Amino acid sequence: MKIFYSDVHFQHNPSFEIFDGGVKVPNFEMPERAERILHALHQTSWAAIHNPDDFGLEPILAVHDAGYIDFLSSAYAEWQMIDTDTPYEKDALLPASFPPGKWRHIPKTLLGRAGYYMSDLSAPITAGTYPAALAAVNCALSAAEIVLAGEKSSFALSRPPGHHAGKANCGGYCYINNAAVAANWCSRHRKTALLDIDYHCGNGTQDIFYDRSDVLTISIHADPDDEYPYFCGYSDEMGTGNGTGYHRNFPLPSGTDNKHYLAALGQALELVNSFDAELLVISAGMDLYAGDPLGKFNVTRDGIRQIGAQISSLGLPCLIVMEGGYNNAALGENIVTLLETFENTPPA
Ligand code: OKP
Ligand code: ZN
Repeated sequence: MKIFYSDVHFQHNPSFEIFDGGVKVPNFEMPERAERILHALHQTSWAAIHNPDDFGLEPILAVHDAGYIDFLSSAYAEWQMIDTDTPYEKDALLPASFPPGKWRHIPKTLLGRAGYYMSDLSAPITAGTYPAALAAVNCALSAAEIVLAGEKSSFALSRPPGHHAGKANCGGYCYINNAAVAANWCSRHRKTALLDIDYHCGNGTQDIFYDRSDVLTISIHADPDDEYPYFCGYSDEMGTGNGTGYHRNFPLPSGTDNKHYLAALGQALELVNSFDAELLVISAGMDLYAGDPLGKFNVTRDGIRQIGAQISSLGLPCLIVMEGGYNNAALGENIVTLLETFENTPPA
């Protein structure tokens, strides 16, 4: 299987994030995550690691707001230019004021714009954030290109992740929605569905495709009633306008085990089948694993294998895009276990 990876991800290494309750902690989304995965892939006989191509801004601007991408590209440099006696965290830009939703004027000041374009305190913008986010989306697009060209499957080892990035916001460790950009790219040539198996609801992906019927989006995740991202991911959210019926959420309770997870996945895959998808993009977060520090499911490694087997049995060309997963010690093996089920499926 061809894997797309860029070491530019190392440039994105925020030293902290703010948890709920105002707790400042080291950032869970760290370079070691990708290192662990790369190392595990190197131990296999089948993984071929490639550098991504550069696709430029067009595919990104096809799903993201131009003002938001402009902000992302210049925010860190602007942050450095601010001259103040206040003891700001200059290594990372984080605001503390956010629009309440109804009133959304885009202010002139940098901290005002940061609040406008950020949905929480877990996506600080550092010196290397924008280049790393571009490299991550180029990995997803490169993987998309070879699946469009006929490969049965491909894996984008994208970092930072993407599924919480909406049309005009970063948040939850995500800046550019790698899987959504790739799915939109694929949808120009094939009928495309996107399935998000990260433990957290893919609220950015939901935002991007919510009014579209040409791309089916499905997310299986922890019930947002008691888990991040809280405000989105409920089962009655099924799309709007033209897109009505083309988004589905499967919120699951804390403690969800293999059996219950696989039952939800079965329903999700039936929807993919009825949609007559020709290509499937998977937002592959490994924080559904029982031992994840940010997750509360009881899905085992064998559960991950069964999830992969059930998805790959559809026989669809699959683009697998890395999202979350924070148990670093288990992360490499978990991804290898998932990808092996695609590697071992005989051609349809
Ligand atoms: C990103 B991805 C925990 C707060 C966690 C951010 C979580 C982002 C998850 N109390 N805040 O979906 O893996
Ligand atoms: Zn997650």
